[in-house]
Formats: sequence, structure tokens, C-alpha cells
Amino acid sequence: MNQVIPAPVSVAPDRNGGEFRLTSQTVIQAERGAQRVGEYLAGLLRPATGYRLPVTGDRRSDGTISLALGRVDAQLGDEGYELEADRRGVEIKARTAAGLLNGVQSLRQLLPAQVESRSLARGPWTVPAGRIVDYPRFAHRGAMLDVARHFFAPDEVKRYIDQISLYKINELHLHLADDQGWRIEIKSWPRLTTYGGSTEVGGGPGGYYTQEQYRDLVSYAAARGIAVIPEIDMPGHTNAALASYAELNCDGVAPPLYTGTDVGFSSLCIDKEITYRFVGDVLRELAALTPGEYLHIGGDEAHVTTEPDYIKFFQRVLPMVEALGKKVSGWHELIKATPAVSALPQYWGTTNSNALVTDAVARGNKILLSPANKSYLDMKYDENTPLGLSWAGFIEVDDAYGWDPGTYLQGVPESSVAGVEAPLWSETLENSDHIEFMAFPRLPAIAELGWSPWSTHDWASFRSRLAAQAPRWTELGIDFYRSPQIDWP
Ligand code: TNX
Repeated sequence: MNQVIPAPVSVAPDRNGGEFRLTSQTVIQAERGAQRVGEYLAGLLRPATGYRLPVTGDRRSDGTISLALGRVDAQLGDEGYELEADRRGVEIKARTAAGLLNGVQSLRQLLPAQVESRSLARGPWTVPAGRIVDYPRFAHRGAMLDVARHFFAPDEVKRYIDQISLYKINELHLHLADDQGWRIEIKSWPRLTTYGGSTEVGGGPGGYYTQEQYRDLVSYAAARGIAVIPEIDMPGHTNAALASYAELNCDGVAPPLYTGTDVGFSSLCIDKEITYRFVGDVLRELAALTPGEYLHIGGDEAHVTTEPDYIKFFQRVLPMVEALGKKVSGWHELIKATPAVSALPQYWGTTNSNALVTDAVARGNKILLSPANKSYLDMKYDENTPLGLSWAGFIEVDDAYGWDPGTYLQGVPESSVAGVEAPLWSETLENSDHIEFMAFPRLPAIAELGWSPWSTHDWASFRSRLAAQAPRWTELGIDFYRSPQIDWP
């Protein structure tokens, strides 16, 4: 029972041993409101076991995995769950479907690794007897994927969604536009995608999501307990838009498409009225595609926008987001424009104090932590890593795991931390293999920092639990980095 990542709040293996065994007779009993989770669980377990695993609302006593809503301790909150296993069955209880999904992810990890096989595999399919009580330390546990520098097709994004859900990540931040490509269809500005989405770093064909494909991604993520935060980076990182519409440029001349990896050379034209019509249209269409609370409006590395212009720009754009009923998320530079206290600045620096962030905290903002030298999954592991960048340093597994979000930034108490995010920038990453090699094993480390109580933080325990994940990744076809810090089986 002690092998789950992220480490649960409490794990009590049954002192008499014993186990539940999944058989061809097992049924999944899902209460009203839990059927979708039941079907999701059945879908995970059927390929390897070959069992029918019917999902039913009927009450049964023996041989069931039951998913129950309501009647739980208040401390579990909306995302917590209780899991109890004995010889007769497994019961997962939670207040919400999100809590049940988290319980399901733990149950998956209590079953043998071969359960992840997508074709018939050999059991026995046992769950050790005992009880887990579990809930998250931070409400926000994010992963970010940059689909702008290199485009990733919907199936590749779904594959990553499946992988991050296993570690109870609940927010997927999609970096949808940058200098090298615009990836989300905006019906009122069609050239953003047809032209602005037509390439990527290195000059490949790029691509984009139609609004229909994007909605499908959002609902695929939601079924796994994950909200999508769409990002349109502005006023910098906008060459793809500027190339698509000449009128957005101060001089009225469209620059060429860009396929390199420089940052900080583009800016929307702050003094042109059309800029705000453009931004308003984009945000309106984006908000209509977004059931989640946040729109991310970037704000990083605006090196060719003067500070007064930067502030002027965001003082017009920030109210647009709120008028659409959404909260603002943005990189921490955005704090210069004094966003509302509901806004969520995202810290991406490499130092453990930052004056802008301390100011925002004093005003009442919560901060999302993604320190580049700890949580950036695109940083190389060491000098020999074939992919990735190294501007924020090398990040080995113990670096990714070895910091406390609750005390990391001076002047930012745990109560002002919304959570953590692990960004994956894609200048050097072209396909799912590349994504997985950089995310595994560091993504589970960041996920544990976001979920698990600090009292469970322990490198020796994490190392051994991480090693135990490897056979699962192999079953899932995840090409992970065999860090020399871990005793892989
Ligand atoms: C900095 S982090 C950026 C991105 C790059 C990344 C590469 C941040 C807010 N901006 O534009 O892709 O470094 O690691």
C-alpha cells in the first residue's frame, strides 16, 4: 500500500495482511453521479484483465469495487477520498466525482503494473488490504504543454492528459500561441491559424486545433479531473499573429513567419485601437471554449515593449478578461500592471525572492509556483541529455523533488501559494516520445510536491516509490529517463 505517488495523507495497511482479488465476477458499483467515473475505471481495467467489469447502480456486497458519493469527513474537501480494501471488495468514497477520480488513480497504482497493459495480461489482480485517507495540500496542481513551438496533435495531447492524470494533476495549461505558431482556431480572425499556424520551430508544417477539436480536448481532460487553462501570450511572443495580419503592426507591415527559438523580439502595437479589438475577439472566443475559471494572458519576456506601454496594454486587457466572467492567469511580470486579487500570477524565476511577487501577495493575490530551476521539464537532466535547454540549469530528479512550495519564496507563506505547475516548453521537443522523456520521472516529483503533505516528504521513500513506477511506464509505452539517482528495477 505504500507505493502510491503522490504519497497519500495516510496509509494504513491491514495488520493481518490479506488482499482483494479482482476476478471475472467483479462488478463496479457506482452510485448516481459516479457512473462516469465507474466507466472510466472499467475502461482502465478491462484491456489487461479481459474481465467484463459491468458498471452497475445496484447494491451488491461481495466482489465489488464501489464508488460512493457523499457521507465523508469534511477534511477530505472536494478532491479528497477514502479507499478501503479487504477480501470482499474495495470501496472508494468521496464528496465529489473529482475525489472519486483521485481514488481511482490510487487504486490503479495499488494493482500490479501489468494492469496498465493495453492487451490481455496475466494477473493475479490483487489490491493489498488496508485503508487510505487522502486529500491535496494545494488546490492547484498543474502541467503546461507548449503546443506553439512545436505543434502536438490532439491524440498526443490526450496521451499526455492520460499520463498526468495518473499523478492527480488537475490543471492543464496549454500554451496556445507564440512567435512560431498560433494553434487555436479563432473564427473572427481566421488567418491566425491558416497562415499563423502553418509552421513551427525548425520549419515543419505546424498545425492547429479547430474549435471542435479543442472542445473535445477540454472534455477529455474534464473526464479525468483536469481543467484546461488556455494561454494566449501577449503583448510579446506574438509574431505568429503579427505575421498573419499586417494591420496589427505599428508600421502596417507583416513580418515573416518565424521558425527559430529566440524570445522577446515581438510586440503587439500598444497604441493602435485594432489591437484591442483583436485581443477582445480572441478572448471572447477563448472564454466561450473554456468551462474553467482562468484565461492565461501571458505577459512574459515583453522585451521590446516599454514598461509604460506594457502597463497601458494590460490595464485595458485585464478588465476584458473579467468582463467575460473569467479570472486572469499570467506570468509574474504581469504583476507590474496591478491585476485584481482574483488574478493568479505564475512565478517562473530562478531566485527564492521576487519583489513583484511579494507585492502581489501583500495585496492578497495567490501565487502559482513554477520556478524554472526546479519545475521546468524542458531543462536538461544533465549535460548529456539529448533534448531540452539549460538556461535555468540542469534539473535532476532530486532537484525537481527537493524544494518546499510552502516555504520556497521569501515573503510568500504557504497560505498564499495556490499550488505548483510543471511547464514543458517545446523548442526542442517534437513528439510524444520527447515529451515523455522530459516529463518522466520529473513530473511525478512536482505532482507529489503539489499534492502530498510536507510531513510525507522523504527522498528515500520517493526514490523507491518512483522506481516502482517504471514497470507501469513500460506497460504504458512511456519512454522515460533512467536517472542514475534511482535504482530502477
Ligand atoms: C522562457 S518561462 C520562456 C519561454 C521559453 C522558455 C524555455 C517563460 C514564461 N518564457 O518563452 O520557451 O523559457 O525554457
